[in-house]
Amino acid sequence: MKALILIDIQNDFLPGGALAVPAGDEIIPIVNQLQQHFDLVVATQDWHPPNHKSFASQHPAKKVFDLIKLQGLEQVLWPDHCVQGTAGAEFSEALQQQQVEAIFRKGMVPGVDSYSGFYDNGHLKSTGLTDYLRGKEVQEVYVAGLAGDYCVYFTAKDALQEGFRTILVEDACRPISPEGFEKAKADLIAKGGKIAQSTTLIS
Ligand code: VGL
Ligand code: ZN
Repeated sequence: MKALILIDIQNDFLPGGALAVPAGDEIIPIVNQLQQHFDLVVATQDWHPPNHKSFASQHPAKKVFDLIKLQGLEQVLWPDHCVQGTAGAEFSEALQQQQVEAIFRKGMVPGVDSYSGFYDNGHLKSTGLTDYLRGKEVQEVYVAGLAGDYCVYFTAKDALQEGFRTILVEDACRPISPEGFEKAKADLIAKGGKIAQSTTLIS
């Protein structure tokens, strides 16, 4: 069984959003079409409390995109984004959701960020996604969404570590930094992952 994991296709990561990923909206028609080729589709949702420590606003001496140490981990400071219950945290209304069977929320603990759909950045707490996928007899996961160099990359890396055959659908992702995305893809390949294009999956 193969599953499609849609990462953080939320208003704040789309043009006009608080942490807009360049051209992030371009992936929506692609993932909408892609979903039709999967028996199982799940989504992740970045879901932060207003005082989340990944927000630069929580560190008066710091600014957006500064790097700090948070509980021993490297942390980029982001603009406030995907705050629980706000419009920015909602999925894009252009995203088809009829096939999305389950939504895994992440980033609720104020002191630790959570890029991956499987674990927080400290690998302290699981979201339950591994057990969910194993319960559905999934062996192969396709990962798509935003941002390619952060939450998509971390999710794909954890998927490999959890033992899933893992394919990043490149044209169904957009990164914050193109250089970061190149490094991310190279690292996934080095770890046994694959990179694919949606066009080869929907033909
Ligand atoms: C993300 C930065 C902060 C992402 C989430 O979805 O890639 N990036 N929170
Ligand atoms: Zn976030």
